[in-house]
Amino acid sequence: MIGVIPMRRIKSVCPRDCPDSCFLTVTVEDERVASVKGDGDHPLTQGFTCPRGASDPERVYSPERVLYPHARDRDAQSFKRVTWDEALTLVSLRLREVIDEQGPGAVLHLDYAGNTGLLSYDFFRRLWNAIGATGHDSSICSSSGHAALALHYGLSYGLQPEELPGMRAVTFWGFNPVVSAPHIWRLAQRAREENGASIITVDPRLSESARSGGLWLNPRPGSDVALAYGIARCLIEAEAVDLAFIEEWTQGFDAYRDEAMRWTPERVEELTAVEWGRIEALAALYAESSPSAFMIGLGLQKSLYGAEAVRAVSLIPALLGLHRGFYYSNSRGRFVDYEYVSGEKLTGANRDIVSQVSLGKLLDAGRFGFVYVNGMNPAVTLPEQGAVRRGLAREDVFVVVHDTHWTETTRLADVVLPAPTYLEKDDLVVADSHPYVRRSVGVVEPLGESRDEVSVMLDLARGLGVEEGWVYEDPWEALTRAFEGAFEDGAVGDLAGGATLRLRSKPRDSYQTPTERVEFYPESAIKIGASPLPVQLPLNRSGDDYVFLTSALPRYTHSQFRDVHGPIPSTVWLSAQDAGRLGFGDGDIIEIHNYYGSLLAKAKVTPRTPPGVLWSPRLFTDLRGEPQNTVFPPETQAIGGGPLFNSTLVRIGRGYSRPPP
Ligand SMILES: Nc1nc2c(c(=O)[nH]1)N[C@H]1C(S)=C(S)[C@@H](COP(=O)(O)OP(=O)(O)OC[C@H]3O[C@@H](n4cnc5c(=O)[nH]c(N)nc54)[C@H](O)[C@@H]3O)O[C@H]1N2
Ligand SMILES: Nc1nc2c(c(=O)[nH]1)N[C@H]1C(S)=C(S)[C@@H](COP(=O)(O)OP(=O)(O)OC[C@H]3O[C@@H](n4cnc5c(=O)[nH]c(N)nc54)[C@H](O)[C@@H]3O)O[C@H]1N2
Ligand code: SF4
Ligand SMILES: [Mo]
Repeated sequence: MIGVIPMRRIKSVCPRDCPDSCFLTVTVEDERVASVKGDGDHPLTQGFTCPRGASDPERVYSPERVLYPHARDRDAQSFKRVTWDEALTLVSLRLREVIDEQGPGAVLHLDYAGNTGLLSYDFFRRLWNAIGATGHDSSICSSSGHAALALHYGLSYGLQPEELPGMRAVTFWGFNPVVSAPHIWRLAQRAREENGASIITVDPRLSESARSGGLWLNPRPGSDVALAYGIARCLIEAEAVDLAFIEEWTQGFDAYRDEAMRWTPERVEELTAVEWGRIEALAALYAESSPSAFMIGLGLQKSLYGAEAVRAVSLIPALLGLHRGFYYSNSRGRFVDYEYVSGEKLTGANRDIVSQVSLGKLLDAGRFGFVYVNGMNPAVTLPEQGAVRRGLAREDVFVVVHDTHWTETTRLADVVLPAPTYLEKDDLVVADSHPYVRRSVGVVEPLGESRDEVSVMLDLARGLGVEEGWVYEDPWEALTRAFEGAFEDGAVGDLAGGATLRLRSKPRDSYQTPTERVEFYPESAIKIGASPLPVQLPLNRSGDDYVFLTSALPRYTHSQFRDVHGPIPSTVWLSAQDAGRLGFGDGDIIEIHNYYGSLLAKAKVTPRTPPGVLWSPRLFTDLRGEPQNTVFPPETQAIGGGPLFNSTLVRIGRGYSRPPP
């Protein structure tokens, strides 16, 4: 048919590890993805994507795509293309061998949220749950914040982003939504435009969000508990605390109030370096701006001080009489049976669960004979890269990686399996933030010989002779079961025709704590070795130490999109005071180092970081080819087991060779 261009527009959903989970319209021309646009009628997507969504056509057709199965030729140190049959036979044989000789605990399944779809991620876990492989605690990102909120609120869910335009004040605390959640940021802007709301950013550095207007408070990194108690003290002194709410809905306020009153202006100023007058002004603003929203960032909780900071910040809205007046993630506020989808509740196997954050040590020590990785690039994103990479490169560990693209991790694999991107397979995505669900639709055929997670799992299960019938359950039937009662207005079956459904959310005034109230003083904290009241841990920085902060750039998702946008710039921001003292100028190459390793990067002298603090784009490769995470430690937080990225200390210059104190 001359003159007719086969062009289609198909509705899909972005499954990236991102709170916004955009609803997308994808244009397909000549069976190729031509453009990806945000839907206008979705309350959060609001008609736009971030730069990553917009770049998806380039990412799909990138020269870095893995299109065929490959196996490493250990002698030649190179990969050769193999057939799926050959690849899966190799994988099944090695898997069987390791299980028989070392037990299923010697098999590690390592995954993360490259694709958060319930089929690509959760359902794929059924195989590993069935065979009793070692799993991990998914602690790399948000677990400490969830555990912190659990102490005071039970589950960690909070307000719906859709409520933001109705707010009188919106505070982003350790949260940089201009980059990390642009649609949530847009809703906060609407609160400002339509409702005269104040926007407040609490961040040690002048982040993109702090720079975009509103009020910016810049406490020292890790001093947020002191700041939160300072605000509480001001509210208490001004009699702006909602005592009726506290009486009816909370527990333990007296002990909390006593602690807040011990935070004198001098103590708070000394720790936070924020003038007391500014804290008083902020408290006054909160007192007169109702309702208000406290948006707790994941960046806030990725530090030694992180869980305590989340606890302290989350209690401010309770003082103001707001039911769960915070947002962290709403993933725990639904009625979806994830453990059914993943098979966690179906398996009889007793699985070992290890720390994801400190995995390097275990890999390096040869704890596993077989490692299967999907949806993650651990050879870049985990801390203690030295150990992670040595561990994956060991001769006695067989590594299989299922990914859409070649990565640092695929290069350490024995077998690499090609995965279709989200635009090449159907799935279901549940957002961390908004409650809307529709099918994430594959708009083109899988590229090359790429095969989706479910089909790979089924072949592996058959190859291994897995007998558990539930592993072979039809995936959409499994989802139908897992979502029984989860929607306000339908069931999974209704999604087939492209419908959008709304998830039921747990009520905002329901608290799953032992007293069924907001607990200012949770006794349950004692059981996990924590204090019932949020604690300001001492800031342990000495004169020569710098706190090394890292966070995302708009065009990259962690290690992804370097194939489209080039390398993540290896720059380090530092203040003019520090640069002057050390004799560095803008553009000089500096070395930052600690006990774990060192990095070479280009200095950017800027007023946007305070003295004593460095900031870099997350996950750059340094000027010598070292991964940034070489310098981040494998230690974990006491509450929730989260990472210590944003409290890591480094020094500048050479000659540091002993462990940090
Ligand atoms: N473009 C883009 N967006 C993303 C991602 C991505 O890779 N790229 N990743 C997604 C994922 S998985 C996540 S977890 C989120 C994270 O996104 P956010 O929740 O926004 O967290 P971060 O960007 O890690 O950090 C936010 C801010 O916290 C500040 N901060 C660091 N330490 C402290 C502290 O001690 N106190 C205070 N008050 N602030 C501090 C940092 O300076 C930073 O500006 O982003 C998601 N969105
Ligand atoms: N320095 C520093 N490091 C950090 C952090 C920090 O703040 N600072 N933050 C941490 C945080 S919050 C997070 S969430 C982690 C993220 O860590 P990772 O999850 O490892 O991050 P990505 O680099 O996005 O890796 C996802 C991988 O999944 C692949 N993928 C995408 N779609 C699919 C698919 O459909 N199927 C399959 N099989 N694979 C797919 C991508 O190609 C990519 O290789 O990084 C952590 N690392
Ligand atoms: S990465 Fe986030 S903001 Fe970007 S398109 Fe996907 S869901 Fe939307
Ligand atoms: Mo994350």
